[in-house]
Amino acid sequence: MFKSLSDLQKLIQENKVRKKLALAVSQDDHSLDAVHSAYKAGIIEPILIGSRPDTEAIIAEKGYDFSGATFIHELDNEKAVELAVRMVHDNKADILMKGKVPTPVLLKGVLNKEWGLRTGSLLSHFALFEVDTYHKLIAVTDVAMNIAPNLKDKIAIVNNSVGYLNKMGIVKPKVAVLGAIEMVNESMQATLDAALLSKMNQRDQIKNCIIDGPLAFDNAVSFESAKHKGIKSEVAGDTDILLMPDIEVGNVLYKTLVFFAKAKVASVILGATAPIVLTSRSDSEESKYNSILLAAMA
Ligand code: COD
Repeated sequence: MFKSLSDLQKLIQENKVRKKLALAVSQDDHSLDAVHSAYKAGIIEPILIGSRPDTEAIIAEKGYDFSGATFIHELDNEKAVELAVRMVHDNKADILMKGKVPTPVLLKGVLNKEWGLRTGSLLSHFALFEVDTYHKLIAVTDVAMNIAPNLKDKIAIVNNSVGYLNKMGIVKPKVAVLGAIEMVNESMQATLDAALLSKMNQRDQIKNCIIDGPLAFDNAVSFESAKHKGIKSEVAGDTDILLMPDIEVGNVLYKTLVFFAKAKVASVILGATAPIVLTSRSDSEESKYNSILLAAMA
C-alpha cells in the first residue's frame, strides 16, 4: 500500500529506465519546470516540440540545462500536437505530454484514426491523490476525458485503473462507485450503474478488484460514516479508487482536493498505446513532475 507520492519516486529511482517524452507545444513554463526536473533526475529524455525561440527563451530565463534534449520547431499548435503524437505512434517516443495547448486539441490528436494512439479500448484519465486526511493514496477517475460515461464506459474506466494499480502491486484494489446517496434510486442513473457494476464484480465479470456502490463520498472514504449509516461494505472507508459519475463531479472533486485540501496529485491518461501526461495549468510543478513519474511507470 502506498501512502505518499514520494513512494512512487523511490520506486522509479530503483527501476530507472530513461523514457523518451514528447512535449506537445513546448513553450509552456510550467510543463518545462517539471520536464526539466524529470530530465535532471534521469527519468526522461525530452523531445520539445513547439516554437523553438519561445521554448528557448523560457529555458534561458529559468537557467535550465536542456543541452541533451531534442528540439523540433513548429509554430502551429495542432501541427505540433500531430508531430508529438506521431512520434509516440511511430515508437520514437514513449510518453506524450500536453504543453501549452487546450486539452481537447491534444485528445483529438490522440484519438486520430490514422496516426493516433488508440488501442481499441476506451482511454480514460486516472488521478492519484495524496491527501493528508486519508490513510493511503486514492485514485479518482475519470475527471478529464470521458464527459458522461455510460455503463460500458465505466467498466472500461474501472479496468484501466484497476490494471494500473495491479501493476503497482495492489492486488485487489477497492473501487467505490460514487453517487449522491448510498441507496439505489431509479431516477439517479449513477446509482443504477453502481449497483450493476457491483453485481458484475460479484459475478466475476469485472475482475481483480472489489467494487461497491452506490456509495456517497463520505461512506466511501470514512469507515465511521459508513458504520453510522449501517452500511456493511469491504470498500467503505478503505477505498483505493473513486469512480466518478461524470466529468463535472470528477473535475470539481479534483480541484477541491487540490485547492481546499492542498492534496498532491499525479495523473495520466490510460488505455492508449502509451501513457499521456495531461496536467492542467492549476497543477503545481510537483504534481506535473509526479505525473511524469506515473507515466514513466505505466
Ligand atoms: N477512448 C477511446 N476512443 C474515444 C474516446 C475515448 N475516451 N472518446 C472518443 N473516442 C472515439 C470515438 O469512439 C470516436 O470514434 C472518435 O473518438 C470521436 O468521438 P467523439 O466525436 O465523441 O469525440 P470528440 O473528438 O468530439 O471528443 C473527444 C474528446 C476526448 C476531445 C472529448 O470527449 C472531450 O472534449 N473530453 C473532455 C476534455 C476536456 O475538456 N477536459 C478538460 C478537463 S481539465
